[in-house]
Formats: sequence, C-alpha cells, structure tokens
Amino acid sequence: MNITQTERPVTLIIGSSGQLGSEIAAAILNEYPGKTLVCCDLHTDSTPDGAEFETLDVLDKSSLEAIIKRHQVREIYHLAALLSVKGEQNPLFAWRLNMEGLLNVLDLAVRHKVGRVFWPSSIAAFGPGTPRDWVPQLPVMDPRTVYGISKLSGELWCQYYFQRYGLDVRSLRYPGIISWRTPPGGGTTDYAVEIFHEALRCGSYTSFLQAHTRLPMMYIDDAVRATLELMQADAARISVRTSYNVTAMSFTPMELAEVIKLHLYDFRIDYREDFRQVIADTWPAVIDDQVARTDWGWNHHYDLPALVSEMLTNLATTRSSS
Ligand code: AKB
Repeated sequence: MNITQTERPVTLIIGSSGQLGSEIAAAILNEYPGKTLVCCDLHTDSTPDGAEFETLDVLDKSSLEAIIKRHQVREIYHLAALLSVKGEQNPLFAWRLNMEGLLNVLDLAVRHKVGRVFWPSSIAAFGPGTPRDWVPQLPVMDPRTVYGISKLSGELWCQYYFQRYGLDVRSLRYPGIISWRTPPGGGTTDYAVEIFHEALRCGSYTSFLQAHTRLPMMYIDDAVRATLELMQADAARISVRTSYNVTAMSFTPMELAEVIKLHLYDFRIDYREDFRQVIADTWPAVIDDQVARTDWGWNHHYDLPALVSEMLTNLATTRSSS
C-alpha cells in the first residue's frame, strides 16, 4: 500500500541533535516504522536515516509554525533547552529559551491541533526545601537554579494548557541521564558520563562533585523507553499533568568509581569540587516514582552494575573502531 505523507502520523522532534533528542529520534524510527519523523535543531551532525531535518531556532515562532503546517505535525517532542550549568552561565537567556520555547510549542500545538506533546522536566525542579530522600510526586518545590525555576514553571504551564485547552501534554522529571552515543549538554550530572570517557582514556578522573554527593540517575535506554511508553499510554491513565517523577537508581561519585574498578582495576578517582557542587546540594538524592509505576507501568531495566557494564562496553567498542 502506498501511504502518502499526509495519511501518516507526523512526529516533530525539537532539539533533535541533543543527548535525548538524538536517541529518541532513533528509537521512534526503529520502533514505529510507519511514522514520519521530522527532526529540528539549530544544526545537525547527523540526522537518522528515514527522518527529515529542518533547521529551527525554537524562539522563531513563525518558522516553527511553518514547519508544523508544512508537515501537518500531529505529535511534538520539545527537547531544546539550556541545562543547569549552562543556564547559570546565562540566566536570562536560559529563562527565555526554556520558557518562550515551551510557550511557542504549547500555543502552536493548540492552534494547529497537534494531538500530543512531550516536554521534559527535571529533578532540578526540586530544591533545598524538598525532602532529600524518597521525594514524593508532589513535595515542596523551591528550585534555586534558573534551569530549575524554568522547569517548575514549565510544569505548571503544561498543566494549564491541559486543563484550559485540553492539550494532551505529557512530561517526565528526568534524573541525570547517562549515555555513550551523544554527550550531555552542560548539566550538573555530567560527571557521571565524563567519568567513563576518562576511565577508558587515561584510567583516572577528577570529580567536580564531592565523593558522597548522591543523585538520582538513569541509563539512556531506560530514559528513552520511559518517554515512549508515557507517550503511548492511554490518556485515561495519565493522572499527572505537571510532570511525573521517574528514576532508576541513585549513587555517589565514589560508589560509581567502585563499580568501574570492578572492570578497570587500576582506575583512580579524586575529587576537586567546583561551583556545580552548590547546584547538586540543592537537589534530592532519591526519588519516589511510584505514581508513574502505578499509572502507566513504568519500570526501569538498568541498575548501577548494568549501567557501568553497558557504558564501558559500548564506549570501548566505539573507541576501538574509531
Ligand atoms: C542537569 O544536570 O542539569 C541535567 C538534569 C538533571 O536535568 N542533567
């Protein structure tokens, strides 16, 4: 059967060159071959085979509108944002990109009847007033970074668009995401990716977080699967329209190093904290994601030993073939 483009559900990924966008694009093409995928970013090094690429700055609302109209987009993953560290380096621009970008997407999604929108929140939406351990779905939230403030505000905007306009917008509060294909883009949890690259490159790593700083984390495959499962879930099962707590594990730099040493016996870690420690100290250590597990069946597959083994194996293979 010859399916024309207009008969297919068209998915748009904004921020498709980033750590999450590139992996979600690949997963959508792999798992839903019938979907037409349009990838957007400021630039691209590689667009997956089978997807179209459009250059887009999400702050340029008329260009975004033209893309939505031209492709008859029915689903959007809006992943373009400045993360916690880059956000602190340029707070006003971070606020503008993170908030205006989201509002452009929400407004155009309503105007052009886009069926479903995904937008990521983060553990950065929590703050020092949030319980450090077993953070419930609806705790005190008093973020101290501009990134965190934009995430908390964005969550409320998503809920507002759902309640006021019926827009089916869905969201996850991602923990630190650990991936090997694409680097993360300027966050506080980036140490947990850098450590693997340095372990294989030179056998040692200097952590910018203290040895005992415990943060929630997730392997990229779980993060992508959580995102696609949330987007596939029956709308009746989505009870949270701000953003869902999701997690897979929590560890400290020292605990991560201990597991790496089981593979690389001579690996050494030392600690020289910098300004990123102050950010990490405002974030929780352990998240309770029971609501996501009950509502739409979230379940992580990777724990700390599995994560370390995947990261080292995949990065070692990539290094030896390059
Ligand atoms: C960051 O560290 O800024 C991000 C996040 C936890 O959202 N990885």
